[in-house]
Amino acid sequence: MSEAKTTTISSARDLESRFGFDEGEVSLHIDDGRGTLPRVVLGHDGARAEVYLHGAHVTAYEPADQREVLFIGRSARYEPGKAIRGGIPICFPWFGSRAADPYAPSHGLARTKDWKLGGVGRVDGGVEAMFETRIEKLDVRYRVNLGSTFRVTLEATNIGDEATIVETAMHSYFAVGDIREGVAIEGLNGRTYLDQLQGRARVVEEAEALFFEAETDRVYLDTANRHVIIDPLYQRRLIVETEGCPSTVVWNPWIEKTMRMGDVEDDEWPKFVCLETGAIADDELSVEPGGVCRFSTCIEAVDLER
Ligand code: TA6
Repeated sequence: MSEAKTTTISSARDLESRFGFDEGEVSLHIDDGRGTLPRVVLGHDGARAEVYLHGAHVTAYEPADQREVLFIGRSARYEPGKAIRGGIPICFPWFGSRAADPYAPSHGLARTKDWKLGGVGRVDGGVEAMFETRIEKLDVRYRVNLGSTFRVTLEATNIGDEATIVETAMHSYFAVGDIREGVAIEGLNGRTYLDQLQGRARVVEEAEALFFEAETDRVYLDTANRHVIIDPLYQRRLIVETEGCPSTVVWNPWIEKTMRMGDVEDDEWPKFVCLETGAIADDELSVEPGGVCRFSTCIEAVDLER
């Protein structure tokens, strides 16, 4: 007798019955989010986060004592085949265009796939949802953990019989008051970056802190594992700590590029800065058969010292 073919896209109600739980201060529920796409909503001691199964895409992280940390565009699209604009899109297993295939989608396949919810639980003092999928010859797991901080971890195993090259970036859109008003990124001075606006010319960052006065699109290489976004208007620092992420991308489209983007409104570009963490270009990884690569990013929002 042939096995009934299990659908890979379970309904929110089915997932809620299998995985949902509520222990008061700690909870995990699955509902129909925007575009009636299944969405996992995590709660922990007053903090809240959202992840869509579409792309295993984090669309919200709101700490208990801070405003929303992530930016989502008002015109973001929640539909199959489209990447949601904002939150934390997963760029994997390549970043930007694919050298071997000019027709390949920008930033890889992960962010437009329907992932499975593989498990949930209490992990490291937080509440965690684990998502999983297969991409080419890679078994991929993505863990989203909401606790006193917010951590996302991507892990991929090469199940093929040849080594495979992997690039990745957790393409985080951080919400800021106004990128023109003193927003600065610390932790990149002395590093070499590829200037994506100048044909990936190599430049050494000489500024102690990076401020923004125009479109900025840079891939910093061999970076440290801690970066800080200073936001004077929102009176906070966003601390980003990583494991296994030697590359850091800094991006804001500014005025002209925003006008060419169909899912970012003309007035939205001052409200976010992308600080993306992963392994890109010179930092790409070769994963041997049976090998595992792992990339982790932890986000914390704290008040600026008065
Ligand atoms: O963030 C770096 C970048 O590669 C930029 O060049 C810009 O293209 C951005 O990603 C957004 O890409 P997307 O494919 O999501 O529109």
